[in-house]
Amino acid sequence: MTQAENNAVMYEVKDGVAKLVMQSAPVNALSRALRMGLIDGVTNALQDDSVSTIVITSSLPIFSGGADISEFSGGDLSPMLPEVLDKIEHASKPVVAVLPGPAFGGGLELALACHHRITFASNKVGLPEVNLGILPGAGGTQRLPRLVDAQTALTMIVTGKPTPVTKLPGVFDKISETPESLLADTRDYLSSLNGSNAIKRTCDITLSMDEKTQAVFDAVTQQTQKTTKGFYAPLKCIEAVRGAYTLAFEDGLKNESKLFLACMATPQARAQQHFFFAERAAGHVNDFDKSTPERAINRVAIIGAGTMGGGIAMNFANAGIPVTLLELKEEALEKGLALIRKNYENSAKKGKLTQAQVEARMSLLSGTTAYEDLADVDLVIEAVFEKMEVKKAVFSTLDSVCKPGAILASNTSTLDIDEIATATSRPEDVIGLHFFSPANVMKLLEVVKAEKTAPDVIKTCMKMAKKIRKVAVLVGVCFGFVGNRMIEPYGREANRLLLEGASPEQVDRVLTEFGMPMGPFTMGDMAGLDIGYYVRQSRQEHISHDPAYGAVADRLVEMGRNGLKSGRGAYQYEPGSRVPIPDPEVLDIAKKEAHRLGVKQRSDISDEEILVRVMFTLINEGACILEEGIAAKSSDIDVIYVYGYGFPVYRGGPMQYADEVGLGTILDKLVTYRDQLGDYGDMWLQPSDLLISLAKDGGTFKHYQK
Ligand code: T1G
Repeated sequence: MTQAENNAVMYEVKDGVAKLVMQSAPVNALSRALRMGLIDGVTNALQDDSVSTIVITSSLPIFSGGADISEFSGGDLSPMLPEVLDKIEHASKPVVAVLPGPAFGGGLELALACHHRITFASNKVGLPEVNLGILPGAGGTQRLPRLVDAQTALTMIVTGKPTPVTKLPGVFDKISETPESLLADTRDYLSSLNGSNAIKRTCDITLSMDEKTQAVFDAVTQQTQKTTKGFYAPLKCIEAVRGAYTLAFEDGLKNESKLFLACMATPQARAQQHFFFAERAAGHVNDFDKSTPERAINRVAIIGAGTMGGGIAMNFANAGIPVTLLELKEEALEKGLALIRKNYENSAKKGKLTQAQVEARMSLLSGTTAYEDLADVDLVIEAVFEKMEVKKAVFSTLDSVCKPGAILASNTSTLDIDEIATATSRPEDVIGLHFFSPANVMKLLEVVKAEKTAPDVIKTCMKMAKKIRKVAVLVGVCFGFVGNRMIEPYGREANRLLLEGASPEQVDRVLTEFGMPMGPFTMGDMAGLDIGYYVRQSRQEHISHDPAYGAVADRLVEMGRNGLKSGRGAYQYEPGSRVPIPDPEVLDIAKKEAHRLGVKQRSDISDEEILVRVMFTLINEGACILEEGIAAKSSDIDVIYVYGYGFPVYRGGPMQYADEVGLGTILDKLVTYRDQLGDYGDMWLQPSDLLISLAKDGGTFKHYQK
């Protein structure tokens, strides 16, 4: 491909400077075309006697987002990025990287291979490869430590977090005060280059593993072992960086490459790279297109200033959108606003907010006890008591008060949005916005489209979610939508296993070893066992055929053991402590209930049985949800579970995990325990039609389209 044909990199020579301008929207992902453009450009510049200096920069507001992740699945990848960077670093003319925006991953590695680096003060750079289950594979673990201290290099590479360039003076030769002054400063810098200082190679810097550096490695290793339990790549990152201090540069590169390939070959890397695209694909929906208008959201109201309502309100205030909270009682309103202020003040105490930011956010919050004050809001989100009658009354009032075109949303976690919409004369303006608690912290937002919800309302809510820094997933109406519908079998089987003789701590251990942040019983105690109790009471028509359904949990609630908030639930808790302590009394209750209900207890319940019955039934429900079209694609379910329920991202989400295990295996194990469990298995462990058909054809959830 000639330079002229390669439109990923524009090449021009002027006044002795050869400029290679990367222009591959949206992020200059270092695709094969772009790598060829760079190598061709550098080759041309080195052969051109009129060229004294080479500049590599970007015409986009980003230098480069790194290697093209979509290429990881294979194909002809020559020239590989390390080869391109080696040519740059050993060029016989000075190569200067000018960063007009962030540089991540291979993008920063590209800059590190240049001889000089220039950017502006508010810019950020990073090596986020660890978030993809891998590590910097184009010299980042060898060049960065040669330019910054060990702690900084290790922190950047092991956490993957972006770092302000002002914290990396050793990396940049010139940091302009503003983006606007970058051009002039670059011109001055280029004219300052002369024979003696023109070529400085990072690879020529030598390091050694002295005592102080060893102590840093020991501390970072210890910290990483604690904070990245279950992850494979973080510790490999440390091993690769260690090579910068113990090996010659070329050997350090070889060591990095070996560790990179080891990481790339893991299911964790496949899972985290799947998740990178899954999170972005959630925003690609067929319910609207570029021509669908968006409604302006300039003023928002929240009905209910409780924990959820207050948390939801904070999201909008954080995004600079004025928000009014409505409570019918002055006292409840004051309490709600005070709780919001307390949350902000706590953030200020932790240094996450300045006092000025707290006041700015609080100034965007107002309260009222009168619905009439909501006449001109653009979006109302109801967050009142989870009872259909209560919600319909609220929506009927909103229908009469709010202006035409106002979007009326419910934060319900399970109830039927279609039914709520019947309480209004404008069902096309009604939608579900299911926030997860704590609403100002959790990134997930289930956007629930009802039968009559208008496309522009869906589009407005999906776009608004991004503005309030939420990851929105569009779902359909059914009990519990996607997340809570799938958590039902997860909890049901955990409770049934308790009845059959397993202990809460055994079940929880199996799920935490799987990678869940906590097991179902610890989660239930945290949320409050009474929540599940009321849901079961409201769902009798669906569970009354199984008299043992949730039996032990019901007894616990009837005994006032609601979980953490009452000091006892499935576990017991010391006053003021959240540490679950096994409680033999719970096993006695289970034994009595099993006897009363004629359920035979067993002492041989295996960890495998627990995982299959708790996690594979959750996956099976996900298959039903896909089959019914409640979720448009399996990756949406993965996004919901990672962001809403703490499913380990190194497994990619429940549906990615199932694809990785193999749907045939999932089906076989489900059927095995269904058959072992007799009537109970027939009742609750029937595999979905979709799981059966995909397993038969060797298919995957990932490639299933309804
Ligand atoms: N490769 C391929 N596609 C990418 C991409 C990448 N590196 N980065 C972004 N995209 C796509 C993304 O899927 C989306 O597509 C569109 O660009 C806009 O992205 C050798 C091996 C750069 C901070 O991990 O963090 O280098 O959905 O919505 O919010 O050591 O993208 O529009 O079809 O996220 O402005 C390391 C990943 C790679 C950075 C921009 N680099 N990207 O955020 O836009 S591995 C990363 C990001 C590597 C080397 C190793 C963000 C961003 P679509 P976006 P944004």
